[in-house]
Amino acid sequence: MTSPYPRYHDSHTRCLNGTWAFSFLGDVAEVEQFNPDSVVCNDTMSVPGVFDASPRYSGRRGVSLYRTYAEITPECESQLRLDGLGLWARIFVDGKPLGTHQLPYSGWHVRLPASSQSRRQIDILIDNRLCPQRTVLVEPYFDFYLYGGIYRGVWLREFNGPTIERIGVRVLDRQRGRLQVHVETMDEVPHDTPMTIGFDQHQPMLIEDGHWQGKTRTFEISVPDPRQWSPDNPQLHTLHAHLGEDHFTTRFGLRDIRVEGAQLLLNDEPLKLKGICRHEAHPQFGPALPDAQIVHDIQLLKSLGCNFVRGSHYPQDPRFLDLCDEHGLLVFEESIGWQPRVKHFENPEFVDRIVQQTREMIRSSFNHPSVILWGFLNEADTDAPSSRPVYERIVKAIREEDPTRPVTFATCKPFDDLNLDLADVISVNAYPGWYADMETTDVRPLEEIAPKLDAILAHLADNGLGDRPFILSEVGAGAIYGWHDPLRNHWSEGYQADLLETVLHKFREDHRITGLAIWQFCDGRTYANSQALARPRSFNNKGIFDEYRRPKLAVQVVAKG
Ligand code: ADA
Repeated sequence: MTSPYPRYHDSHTRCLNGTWAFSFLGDVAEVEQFNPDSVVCNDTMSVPGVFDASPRYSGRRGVSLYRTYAEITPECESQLRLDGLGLWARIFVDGKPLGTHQLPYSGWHVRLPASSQSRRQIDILIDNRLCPQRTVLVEPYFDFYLYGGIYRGVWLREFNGPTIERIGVRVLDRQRGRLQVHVETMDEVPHDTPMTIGFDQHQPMLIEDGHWQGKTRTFEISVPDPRQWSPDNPQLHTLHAHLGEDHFTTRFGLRDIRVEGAQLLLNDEPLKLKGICRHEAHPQFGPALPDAQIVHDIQLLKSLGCNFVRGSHYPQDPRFLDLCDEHGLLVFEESIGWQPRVKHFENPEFVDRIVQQTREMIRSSFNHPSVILWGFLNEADTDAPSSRPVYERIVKAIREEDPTRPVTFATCKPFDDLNLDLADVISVNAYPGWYADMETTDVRPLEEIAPKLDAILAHLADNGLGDRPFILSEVGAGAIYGWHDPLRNHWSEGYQADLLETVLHKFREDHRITGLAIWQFCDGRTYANSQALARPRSFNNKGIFDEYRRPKLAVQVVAKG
C-alpha cells in the first residue's frame, strides 16, 4: 500500500499493514473495562480492512480484537500512526491501555512507551456497535453503512532523538513561492539542534529564522523555481525537513483560493466547479479501499470531466487526497455528519467531538492544494436556534486552524437556515425532480427542477446572500443498475440520466451556480431497517456508477455536460 504524505524516510519507520490476528468477541459488556490480554485470537483479518464486510462476519455488530506483534528497539519510544478507523477503538500495548479513539474516519497517533523488550504486542479493540455515549458522532439512521475495523494504513515510527510530528505549509505568495512553514515536534527540541529544509531536488538550507518555542517553530522561506498548482497543471513541490537524524517529507502546491463577491477564485481565475459527491465505499471492502480501487475511482472521476469532488461525509483518506493533488481534482472536505438534530446540538460531548474532528481534519489535510473548501455537519437541523452556537464554534475553530480556505456546510434547509451568514460559500443540497413536490401528478417531474433552483437562488438573494458563491452540493436520482424502462420512470437508468441532463443544463446556463456536486459517484450500502423501503437492496442507488463502478446511462450524460 502506498504511504501517503507526509512520509518518513528514516529506517525506524515501517508499515504494519498486512494480516493481523483477529477475534470477534461479540457483545462485550462494559467494553471500557475490558482487558483483551487473555483473549486467544483464533482468526485472521486484513489491515486495513473492516471485519463486517468480510464473508464470515458480514453485518455483525460487536467488539473485535485486532492483534499484531512488532519489533521495536529496546528502550526506544515509538508512535503508532493509524490513518483512519471506526467506529470506536481502544489500543493496548503489552496489555496496557494507551488510548481511546472516538472519531470515525479520523487518523490517530498513539505514543508507545519504551520497553526493555523488543517484541511488543499491539492490540486494537474495535467496537462497531452504535452507542449514544461512545459513538456520539454517528447514528443508526445515517444513509451510509457504518463499518467496524481499521479503515486505512498503520505505521510504526521509532523515535531517535528530536522527531517531527507535523509540518504545515502556508502559501504567502504563490508567484514568488514564498511560504510560511510551521514545524511541530514530538518533544521539546534542544535550541542548538540544526534543522535544514530542502525543496524538490535542491540543496537543503540551514534554517536560522524563527526559534523553537517549546515544540514548535515558524519561519518564512522561498521555494526555488516556484511552479504554480492548478487543476489543469497540477504541479507539486516537496519539502524535506531534516532535524537531527529525523527526515520528514511533505508535499504542497502553490495556489490561492479566495472568495470575491459571488465568485470563487483559484489563482485569481473564477472557478466553475463540475463535480460529484463520493463515499469511500465498496461492497467487499467497505471504506477500507485498496489502492487500486482509489486509483480507478480517480480515473473515473477524470473521465467524467469533473474538476470537483465533495468528500462526503467525513475526513478523507490521505491517499485519495494525494491523488487529487496529482490529478488536479478540487475537493470539498467535511467532518462527519448526517442530519444532526437538536439533541446533538444540546449534547456537549457531541459538540466537543465534532469540533475536535474538524480541527484534526484541517491539520491533517492542510498541505493538500486540492482541498479548497472546509465543510462540516451535512444537512443539520439548521432551522433550530440551538444550532447557532454550535455553528459559530465550529466556524471559529476552522478559521483558527486555517484562515486561507473558505468555509461552507451543506444545508438542506435553504429557506429556513439560521446560519448561512457564517458561510463564505453557500452549499445547498436539493432534490427537485426526485424528492419532488408531493402534490405533483407528473410522473416525470423534471419540469420542476429549474424553477425550484431559481426559487432557492432568489430566496438567498432576498436575504442578502446572493453575493456569495453558490454550490448545489447534492442533487440526483436513484437508478437501479441495469433497469432500462421504456417509460424512463423512477428507478430507471433513463430517468436518472434525464434528470441529471436537466440539472447539468441549468448548471451550465446559470452564472449564479458556481459549483455542482451530483449525488453521487457510486451506489453504496446503507441502513437495513424498515426505512430501507426507500432504499432498494439497502443501497443508496443514486450512484451514476453502481457499487462495482459499472456505469449507468447517466455516466455519458455527465461526461458530455
Ligand atoms: C441527503 C444526504 C445524502 C443522501 C441523500 C439521499 O441529501 O446528504 O447523504 O442521503 O440525501 O440519497 O437522499
